[in-house]
Amino acid sequence: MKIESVTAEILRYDLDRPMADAQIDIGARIIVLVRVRTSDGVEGIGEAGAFGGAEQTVKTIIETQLAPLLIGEDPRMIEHLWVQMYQGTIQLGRRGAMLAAISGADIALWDALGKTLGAPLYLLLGGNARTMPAYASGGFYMPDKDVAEVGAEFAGYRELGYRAGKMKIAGADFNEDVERVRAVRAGLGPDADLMIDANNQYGPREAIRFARAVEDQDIFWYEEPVPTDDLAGARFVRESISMPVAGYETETSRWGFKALIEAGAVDIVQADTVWAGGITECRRIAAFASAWNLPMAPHNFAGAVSGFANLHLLASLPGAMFFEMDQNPNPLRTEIVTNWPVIDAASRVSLPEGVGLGMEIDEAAVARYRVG
Ligand code: SMN
Ligand code: MG
Repeated sequence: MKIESVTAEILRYDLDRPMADAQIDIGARIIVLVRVRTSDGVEGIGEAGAFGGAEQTVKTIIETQLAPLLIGEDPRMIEHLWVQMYQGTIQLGRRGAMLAAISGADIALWDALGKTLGAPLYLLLGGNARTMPAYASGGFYMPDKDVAEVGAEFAGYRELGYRAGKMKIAGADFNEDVERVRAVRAGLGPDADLMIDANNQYGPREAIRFARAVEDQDIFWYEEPVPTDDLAGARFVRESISMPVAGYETETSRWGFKALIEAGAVDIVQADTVWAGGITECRRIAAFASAWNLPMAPHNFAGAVSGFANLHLLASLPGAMFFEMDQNPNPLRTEIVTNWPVIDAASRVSLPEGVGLGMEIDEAAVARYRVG
């Protein structure tokens, strides 16, 4: 069995109502879909992280750097191929778009393996659970969106059955952000898990000041309070406040998360399979985190493929904590597959039982949003 082709395509959906977190404006949903085709007629589908305008770079890396390394190889030799991709491009970079590209190819290889062996991926990885608790991810900043609207937004998630929700902070005036947290707590209800996400915006003292201003709102986790590379600051924040710290989605590879965890920066680990190195690398990150007794709650905010990849990974981990369910409009998640998970009465989602990632791809929808 050989890999015959590796291709990448850019899908884009322009938002009617642009949104923002503390760091970036988001006017469109963009993903890079990766397809690995084998000599046995199997097509594995992956997704590479394309945040921050990286989509064309990621596509180019996949087609010009990774495809030549993979074509002709046995697609089942996934660990071997991960080393070939990482070491074969190490001069180009060991983070960012390079790891995102490797992530997309790796996910496609795992999907292909499941299809070849006729098993759902979470069972191939060694199943631990067949359902996963989910949280509603929203509370972004939008034009004309006031405190009342963000509170009502989360009351709506509770109505849908969610008992956990994550919101954005650090993108407005300090006091307005405190009011937003209080409004979301009121909307979610006193018994729900409430997470706040600062997207690396604060310095350590400001991060501590905000935590203390909202600690009466029973915060479940405080996400990325300071810049990802400020390990000393992250440790200082974590040791100065009472609520758990989660992160860092913006970190990559086992070596990046090793440094983060050994620095004492986090209580909850959020490596994303489309960014940090794929399923292969995120398994290693999860294993390292488990040695420190830290749970996994992968960042998950891109397309359908990344969601399925993060969900299958979580279902193989005894240390799995939460599956992130982005509530913002994104047909690259809800339309390009016909079986996107829906939460049940217990606010959990079930693993797809189809082979590989178990996705039912709507190729007409893929074609509708393809731009490159
Ligand atoms: C996020 C995800 C994707 C774009 C912007 C912000 C966020 C999250 O940090 O945790 O989902
Ligand atoms: Mg985040």
